Amino acid sequence: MRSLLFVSLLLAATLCLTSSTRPANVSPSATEGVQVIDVIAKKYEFNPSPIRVKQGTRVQLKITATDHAHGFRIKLFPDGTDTKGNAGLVFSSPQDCQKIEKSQTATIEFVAQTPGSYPFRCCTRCGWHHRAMKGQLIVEP
Ligand SMILES: [Cu+2]
Repeated sequence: MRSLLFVSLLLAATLCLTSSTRPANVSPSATEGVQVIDVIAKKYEFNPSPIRVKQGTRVQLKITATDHAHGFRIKLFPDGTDTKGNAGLVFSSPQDCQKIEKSQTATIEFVAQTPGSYPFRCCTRCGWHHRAMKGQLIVEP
């Protein structure tokens, strides 16, 4: 009888754990406040990098290309995880390469839902070391 109780407790605990590890279905509009971060894109770097934000923050990156047209593309899943299931960064519109013309500012907005490290890079060919133009967003728990 005792062992049966134990087994059912264990089962209940397991069920509890399983449901709590499932990502919460938070819609971007449910998050309050926007953290605006100014980013400079120039040959061949993004500044600041890494960019650190807290989990759950709605983030606006205002990226200015100072010397040349650049681009911005960020990985939606943190490094070291597979790319199935819900993305760790939640965009309200589909995200691909955001081109930023010279002297222009582009705004990228998303909710930093899952802690981890998200690499981003320039996706508009801007010169010889274009491929080395990278940065990192770190979402802290
Ligand atoms: Cu580039």
